[in-house]
Amino acid sequence: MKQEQLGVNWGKWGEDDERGAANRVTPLATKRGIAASISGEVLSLAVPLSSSGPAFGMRSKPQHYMTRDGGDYAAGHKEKGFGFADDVIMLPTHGTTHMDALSHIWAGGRMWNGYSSNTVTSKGAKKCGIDKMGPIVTRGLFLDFAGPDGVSQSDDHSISLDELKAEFARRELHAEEGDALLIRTGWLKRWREGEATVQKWAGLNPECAQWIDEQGFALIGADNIAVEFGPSPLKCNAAPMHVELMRNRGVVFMELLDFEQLATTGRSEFMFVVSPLPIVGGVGSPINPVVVL
Ligand code: UVW
Repeated sequence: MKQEQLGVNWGKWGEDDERGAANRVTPLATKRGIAASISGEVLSLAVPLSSSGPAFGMRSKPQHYMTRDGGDYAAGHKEKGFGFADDVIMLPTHGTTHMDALSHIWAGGRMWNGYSSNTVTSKGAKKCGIDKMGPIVTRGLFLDFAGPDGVSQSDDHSISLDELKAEFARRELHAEEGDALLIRTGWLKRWREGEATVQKWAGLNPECAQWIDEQGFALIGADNIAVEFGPSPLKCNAAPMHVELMRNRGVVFMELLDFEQLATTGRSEFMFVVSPLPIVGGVGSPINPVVVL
């Protein structure tokens, strides 16, 4: 393997690690997250799941159907002393608010920690499946680049490292090992308003990858479809930040988070709770990220 294909943090959490920077969320980081809650008010950052959509790009709408409902009872079905409803949902795991498993991305045939892309087969991911991630409670740091004075007022803008650092300084935020970084680009709002498309979206410039890892972040989440700016400014790589930050450094990505309510609170630090579904061998999972203000 060529030297440039080796990931920067490979081996850092063990030769057999499958959780990457999620390992930074130690009990200490979790206690710091719990301590960041002030009012106890709880917000969800999830886009609602509905068979009427939304659908983002190649990922279809959820299919939700009933396997037992009131109609069955009206038609004569009976249970002893009670009634119940049951349902089924089918959905693309990356088609709504979701977490990417570390098996989602590879380059040069290698994914996180050097595992071969051949370990992802039609049966799912043998290594770095989303079931390896587990629940996470930590501190969330929120940067709103789409606020009234923000730099991200259109999808032509890729947020530079200087702009990222300036926003930390302006809010007097200091990252600590195991924090989650949450970035509002305004893309989801503009998409809902019919202004944005999946052809172009505001996001972080890939030059931010190394610095984000050096700050000790475990996770990164954004209100766009890729965290990073798109389409990629590079001819040779369509998802350079996915490679630099997820594949090479093990930082966990969350996409399509809904920050609209959070943005109205003025809060930049809080307790952050997220858990993917334990889909064995899954390469991603829908999530319902929760903020405790
Ligand atoms: C890809 O970048 C391919 O997917 P996602 O946006 O889910 O990370």
